[in-house]
Amino acid sequence: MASERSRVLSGIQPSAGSFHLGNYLGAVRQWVALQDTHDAFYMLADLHAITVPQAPADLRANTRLAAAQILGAGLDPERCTLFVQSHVPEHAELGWVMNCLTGFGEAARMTQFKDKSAKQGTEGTSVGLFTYPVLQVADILLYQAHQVPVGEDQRQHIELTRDLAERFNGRYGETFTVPDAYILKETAKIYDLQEPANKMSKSASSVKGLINLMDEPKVTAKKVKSAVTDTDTVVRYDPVGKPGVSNLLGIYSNLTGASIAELEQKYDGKMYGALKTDLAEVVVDFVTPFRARTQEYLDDPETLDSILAKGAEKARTVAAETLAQVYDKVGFLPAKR
Ligand code: ATP
Ligand code: LTN
Repeated sequence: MASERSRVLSGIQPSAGSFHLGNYLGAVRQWVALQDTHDAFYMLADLHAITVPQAPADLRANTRLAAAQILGAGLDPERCTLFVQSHVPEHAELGWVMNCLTGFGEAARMTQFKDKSAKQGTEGTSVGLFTYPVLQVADILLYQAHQVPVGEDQRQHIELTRDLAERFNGRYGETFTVPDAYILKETAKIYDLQEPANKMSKSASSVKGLINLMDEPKVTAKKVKSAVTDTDTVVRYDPVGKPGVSNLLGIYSNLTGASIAELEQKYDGKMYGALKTDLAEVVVDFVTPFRARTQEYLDDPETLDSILAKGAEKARTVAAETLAQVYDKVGFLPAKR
């Protein structure tokens, strides 16, 4: 069925139990908004998750947990397609073709790979981690997506997607839509509350600056109240000079809709403590209903699994059509039926 709406595709790895505030503000919140304006496909990237070791039982549980959180955040399976990457074998199949189109040096320039492999060492780094961005390219191109809503850290992977789409189209004839990254400036990068120079990340060295949405609200409130600020006392937005306070203002603004200027005015003459106490309340008011909705889905795994089964069926229809074109264009002999 041809759709009038332009298409978006995005994915998240089910590799940590809880999503963090950076995942939500940087990505998942946009997914929810885009389901009303776009033909939206969202994916739990379990093939990507195993590029680093995962305990099988944890991966399975975390895949359901990730689906429940996305639904808890407001995604409606009637208005978009939510599926598990490994349920659609075309991802791995197109991934292989794309691997054969990617230069070794080109893949070696991916900064996320360089960072992660430097931490793990060559022996601890899988070949899968090296080709991770190429699989991501396949994810996007299979659905002929126009836009890809992600955080800033994914920009280079979207650039690679554009390059490979153009390369394939140039070599074999028009096949793929060349996608754009969809990155909102205000939420492109949420920072760690303890180390405001670093992005909030599930692989941070300490969890003290990480706001996990599924944590007990008490724990979350405490983390917000002990966020690092600076020795000055003025509440002012200045990401370079005052990264800690600016990150708190950014989160506050994003969760409430109040502008930064309004917040600066509200806290004019007040101490950082007042800002942190109020922000702790804002965050708790956000996570409390989110956790309750997520729990409802977790308590009903049959419904959850059937949402994912329907999603995979819809996704496969689209993915199979693209893959068939690709196999034909590269010159594979059709299998006789
Ligand atoms: P890791 O740091 O281990 O790579 P992660 O915490 O970045 O993991 P991902 O699963 O890689 O989590 O990211 C899922 C989505 O969330 C991506 O679109 C990513 O760009 C976005 N995202 C992650 N962290 C942030 C952040 N701090 N600010 C804004 N967006 C973010
Ligand atoms: N690498 C992404 C997850 C991801 C993705 C995708 C995002 C896998 N496939 C396709 C957008 C489009 C990340 O967030 N770490």
